[in-house]
Amino acid sequence: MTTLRFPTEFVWGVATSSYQIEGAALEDGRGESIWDRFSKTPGKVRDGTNGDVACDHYHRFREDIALMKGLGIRHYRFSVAWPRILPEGRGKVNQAGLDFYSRLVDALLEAGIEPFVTLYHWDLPQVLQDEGGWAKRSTAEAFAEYAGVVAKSLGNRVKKWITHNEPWCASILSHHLGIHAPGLKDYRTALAASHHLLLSHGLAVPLIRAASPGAEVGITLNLTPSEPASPSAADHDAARHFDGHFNRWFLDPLFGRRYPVDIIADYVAAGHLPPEGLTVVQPGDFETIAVKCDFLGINYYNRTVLRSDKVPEAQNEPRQVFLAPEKEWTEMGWEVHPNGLRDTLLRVHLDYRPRKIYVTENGASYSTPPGADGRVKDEQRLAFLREHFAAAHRAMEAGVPLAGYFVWSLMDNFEWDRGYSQRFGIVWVDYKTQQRIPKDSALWYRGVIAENAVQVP
Ligand code: PNW
Repeated sequence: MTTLRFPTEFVWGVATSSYQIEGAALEDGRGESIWDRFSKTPGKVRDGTNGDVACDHYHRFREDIALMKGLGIRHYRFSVAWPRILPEGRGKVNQAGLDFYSRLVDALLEAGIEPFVTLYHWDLPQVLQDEGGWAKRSTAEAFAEYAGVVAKSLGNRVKKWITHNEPWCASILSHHLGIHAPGLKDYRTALAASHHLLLSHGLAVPLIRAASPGAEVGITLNLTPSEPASPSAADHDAARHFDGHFNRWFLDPLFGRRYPVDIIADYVAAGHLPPEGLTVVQPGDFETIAVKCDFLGINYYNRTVLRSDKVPEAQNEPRQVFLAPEKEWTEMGWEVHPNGLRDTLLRVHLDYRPRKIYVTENGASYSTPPGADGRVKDEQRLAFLREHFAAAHRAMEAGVPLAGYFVWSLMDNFEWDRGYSQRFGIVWVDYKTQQRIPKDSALWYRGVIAENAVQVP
């Protein structure tokens, strides 16, 4: 056994998002979101479910906070549902929505848990989608308004802010691949959406800072190491393209560069962009997007191995090119590859030099049910987390300024297009009774937090 010690101030947390856990979709003046519309459209969610009830966290948040407290968790990343705050997307503020998050934040602080608030985890007000959604510049302006309203309400108590969760998912997965809401399949729309998401981040950061003095503000990207399946030049080119489209497309503008020219050229050649390129970019946009942030959030789940004959974006499923049959796979069909976390952290540190990094999500889907004794022996998840914590530790030894790590997720929840079939929680949720059972991984995580160290074999 080796003991890997973490720095004294290291942040250990858990993460969730509004649509995935809250339920109460029609209560207290909440407006419709694109995920309400999408999940209720037949054929979009595999098991035909939606987030109307989910984990009923809206009514059970005090119990969930007590659960976290019992597990020794002192940092919690959650998201605010835009349609609870501005049911019409902009304009009239729904005070009942602000009050809910205000009570949540007070209860967290009371329990000694620091809130990390994500402003956009994909539940866009449907009325804004009806106007064109993220493909329209006006949605970026509406987001800035929304961010200002939330920051004014919570900014005296919330000191950690994340503007967006995974803009790749909010643009490409949802507007080109059609897998997430709003379920469109148009590359130009997806690329316009990606630009407006980034722009909205840049517009929101100064407003958050103004309303929340001394706060740390950042953005979360989902990143993946992109590796060629063979040494062939063609496979290398596929890996270059995937890396550019998935990672660099978002990292480059956030860190003061333009969109990667090789990817613009690929898109023009494929007919995804006109010869003039990304025409939605206006003068000053890159300066707005590159606003200095206090940290970068990284969500890491797996690596991507590319073959030239199967570039993922040309398929409906984005990631079915993995050729590592000897490896373990989670129930999402994602390869278990802990060293990819170290690789990703190191690459971002060396290529972009963010001041600070948080792993804002990492976790695994295994559906291990409770046994006759009521215990959930999720050994695979426990091993997954242990190996990924060790990989993060290796990255820190190599100089990465990693400040914290949030496990996805606190509890089983609505896993988007997969419905309730995938369970990422370290806490089991019985969706009939809403009973919560901390899994073995949660009990183990309590020990990691208490010791601020991970024991590895
Ligand atoms: C992330 N992909 O989603 C989200 O931030 C969470 O809300 C989600 O529950 C978690 O990861 C697990 O899926 C992703 O297809 C969904 O590449 C899909 C992809 C990536 C991230």
